[in-house]
Amino acid sequence: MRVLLANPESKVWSSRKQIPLGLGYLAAVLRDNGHEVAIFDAAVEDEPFEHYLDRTHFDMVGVTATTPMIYEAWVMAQQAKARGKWTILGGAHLTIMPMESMEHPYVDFVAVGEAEDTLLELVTDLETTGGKHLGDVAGIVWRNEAGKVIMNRPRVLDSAIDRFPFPAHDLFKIDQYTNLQPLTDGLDPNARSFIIMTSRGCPYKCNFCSKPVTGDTWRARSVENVLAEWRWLVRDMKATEIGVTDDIWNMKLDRAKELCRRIIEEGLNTVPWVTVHGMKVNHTDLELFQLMKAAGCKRVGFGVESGDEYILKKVIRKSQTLDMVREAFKHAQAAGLQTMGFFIFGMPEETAETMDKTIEFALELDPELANFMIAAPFPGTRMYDLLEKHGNIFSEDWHDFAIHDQKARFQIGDLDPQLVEEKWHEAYRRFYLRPNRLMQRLLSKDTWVNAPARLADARRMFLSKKGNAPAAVGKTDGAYQ
Ligand code: B12
Repeated sequence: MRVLLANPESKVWSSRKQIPLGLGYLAAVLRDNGHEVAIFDAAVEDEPFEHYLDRTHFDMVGVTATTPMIYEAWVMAQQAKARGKWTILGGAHLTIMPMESMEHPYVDFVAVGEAEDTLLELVTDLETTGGKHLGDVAGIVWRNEAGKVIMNRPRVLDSAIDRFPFPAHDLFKIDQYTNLQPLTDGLDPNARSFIIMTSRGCPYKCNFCSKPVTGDTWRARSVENVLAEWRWLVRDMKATEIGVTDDIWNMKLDRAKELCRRIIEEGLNTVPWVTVHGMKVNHTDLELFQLMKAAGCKRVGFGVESGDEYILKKVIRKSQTLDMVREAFKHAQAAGLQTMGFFIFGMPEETAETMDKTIEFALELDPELANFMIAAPFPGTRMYDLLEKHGNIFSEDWHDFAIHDQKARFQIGDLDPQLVEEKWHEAYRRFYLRPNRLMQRLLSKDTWVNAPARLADARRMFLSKKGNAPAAVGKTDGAYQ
């Protein structure tokens, strides 16, 4: 079968284009099983999706979506259906709310959860039997001849993830991503950046996070399997920057150290890498950071979230203490790594005092980069469920759930939304407008290297505000990634 896998372009933000890795995995599985497959990432294509559909001949179109992207995904499915294609949606939002999309007649299927096996089984059944065994494909929601929507049994998460092929990195128009800051908070906006996922899932239960696809069980690829992909990216795909994008790549400290040692032994440590998402401080020590540095890592990110022990422990349930965070930063900085902190304002039960503590803590830790966000209640999270019952979520527009602007999104108890926004502004002001920071920025090469991209961002933001250009991104789409 000829399958097109598509990623929508965000209307709320998107100057940072990042490879939709999930589509890479699906494409590799389909290709390895003899199907024709292509990837259309609207965020980097320079032709409208409809034009592309009209000049190509796919049988099926699959679209991916996180919550803020779902409307754009529906539009793409509608355009595909209007041209007689099979349509299937998948990704985080669909896994959390599959039935919402099945209300639309132009959506034939929804894949719930990890879908490497699901999509292959579906395509195989449609191709070989015309869909006689759709009821047997775990992990899909479909509509029978009578028009009844049926949710099949869930796809069980497989721990042997070494069996999945490497994502079809070669199907991504990698040069289109360059100078578009391909790695969120990457090192060089002009890098040939690739992302790699060395494990899936996370056992921690932070109130703002849902892990709808990868789940609560940590499943690791073997060090040799990860190394083989890393070698491919460095040697064949000519990566000049790599982003490790696991939920929690260092869950097993020894494995993380072993991976670094192998990267060093193989001489792959010439390509700089970063941890795109927050490393968990609970599984770190000085030796790990020293090995990461020697393995080419330049920057590590930490999900700090709050500077208040009560908010951290009782509200977010982050299972880390402020002292554990202090130790991780001290060790990372001692190892010569740049650091980045993700901080959240406006959690339930927050006050001026608790948010002041978060600002003070950010100033104390003093990372190179601090990402301050305003809490966003994504569906499928404990925070969303709490607010649904006892709070007031301001918007039902999924676009408003994107973390890119300084707007409070809910009210609960004594939490003052306006105060949250004020503290968010204050955090940026007090952190980045410190004289030594301003001097650092003025003198740093990054500032001048990134200036063109940032000016382009600012110009797009300005034009988009005037409603005649694609939206641009602020500095804030960090923590919930
Ligand atoms: C890398 C990452 C990013 C990257 C890249 C996003 C991207 N487009 O890939 C960046 C940094 C840009 C990012 C940004 C955001 N992210 Co993010 N991100 C992740 C992260 C850590 C890994 C995603 C990934 O690569 N997974 C690996 C692959 C294997 O899984 P997958 O992509 O889900 O794909 C599998 C299935 O979902 C399914 N599938 C996916 N698409 C499709 C399509 C079809 C047709 C089919 C059949 C199946 C299918 O099959 C795939 C293979 O198994 C996840 C956490 C996680 N562990 O999943 C959060 C996560 C997806 N992000 C999240 C969020 C909220 C965001 C932001 C909205 C934050 C913000 N700024 O507002 C933005 C949205 C940007 C966007 N373009 O969608 C949430 C999504 C929750 C939700 N309700 O949607 C997650 C789950 C984090 C969390 N723990 O809550 N993110």
